[in-house]
Amino acid sequence: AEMERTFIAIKPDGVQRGLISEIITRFERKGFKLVGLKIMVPSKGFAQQHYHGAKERPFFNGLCNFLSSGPVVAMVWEGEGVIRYGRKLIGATDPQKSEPGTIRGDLAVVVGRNIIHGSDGAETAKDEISLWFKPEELVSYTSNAEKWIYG
Ligand code: YYY
Ligand code: MG
Repeated sequence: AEMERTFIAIKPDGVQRGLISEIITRFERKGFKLVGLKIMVPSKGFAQQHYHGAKERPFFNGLCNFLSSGPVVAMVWEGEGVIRYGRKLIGATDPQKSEPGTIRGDLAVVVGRNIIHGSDGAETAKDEISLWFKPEELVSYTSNAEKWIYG
């Protein structure tokens, strides 16, 4: 299998709404593997670093205030195609446009409170993982289920 890793975060709205286990379950039951996990309140500066690609956007300041407003669950998930397919599980940025069955489609209503973040490509996944996690905070292991997931 062509293993890759992506950065997934449950934003403060998802944590406050009690959706941590619901979101983890969706990635876990798909067959992806959790290799990094922590909860933290990011500082405003940290949020600005995370969203640096959006710094010219009108919503940038509100977005960074929001991300740093409470606990965030930061995760790294591993699996074949997890970057692209993770985005599919998450759904469109605007929950009004997310399909039912996706995390945002099922669990969120407005774009400013869309409960979850996922890396949008290989380069951003690499950058975001190294921003949020030290290498020693990530684990490599073989799941007993892998031979049944990948054949
Ligand atoms: O990757 P994704 O989270 O789906 O969307 P981005 O275009 O990277 O924007 C990041 C973040 O910004 C989005 O999850 C909500 C917020 N946002 C917003 O508040 N208003 C918009 N019109 C677009 C994005
Ligand atoms: Mg994005």
